[in-house]
Amino acid sequence: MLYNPIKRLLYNVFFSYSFSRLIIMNMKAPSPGFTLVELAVVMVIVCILAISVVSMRINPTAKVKGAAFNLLADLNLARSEAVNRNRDVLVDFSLGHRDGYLLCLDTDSDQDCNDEAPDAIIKEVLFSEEVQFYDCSSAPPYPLGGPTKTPAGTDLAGKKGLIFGGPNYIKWQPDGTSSDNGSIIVYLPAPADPMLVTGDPYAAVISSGATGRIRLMRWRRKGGWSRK
Ligand SMILES: [Ca+2]
Ligand SMILES: [Ca+2]
Repeated sequence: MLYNPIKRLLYNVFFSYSFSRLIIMNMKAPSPGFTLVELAVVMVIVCILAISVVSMRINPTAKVKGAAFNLLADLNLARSEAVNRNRDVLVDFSLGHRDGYLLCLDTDSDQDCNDEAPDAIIKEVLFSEEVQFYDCSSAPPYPLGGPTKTPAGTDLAGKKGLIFGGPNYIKWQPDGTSSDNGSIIVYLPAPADPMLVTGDPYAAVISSGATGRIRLMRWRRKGGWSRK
């Protein structure tokens, strides 16, 4: 799957070029076909786009970053939905079959999003195959090249990417506060060995349940967690 903004860009360039060709061809009849200069310009554009798409695809940190920014946006969405609808909104991380999460109204009040009617589901997100919750469930040893603690200093041993006091959900309340504080960490393991980290892990941190504020932190082998 192509990275969406790049895909959109490719479509835009292709269609705007095709459209302008169409107009030019209709203005000047009969068409002389592509000139050498036109062909060269198209080749250069195609090459630049191909290189940027390939570099996005092979850059593991870019994949994790994409998932982390989407997660941050979705946590903020859940919070604003709770405020706008004036009712609790859950982010349920226990999908089971694949790493991801559901945003829902917990209409049956059982603190999860399964068995909810379709109109109670606000959004479902499944991570792309490679991106996962940072798995320390059998740690130590910790995944090589990744953190051993959250940005707040909590030990990750025994956790699988979700570091909260309670169960695997966050509840946003109509006043914009959160049921819990903690972090959600995503990473990209090496295809053959989940104990090797290939993309810098990112953490979406809810630092205070009382304010519900969410920020994003990035892990680097040298320097640890930082906001940049
Ligand atoms: Ca429920
Ligand atoms: Ca249920």
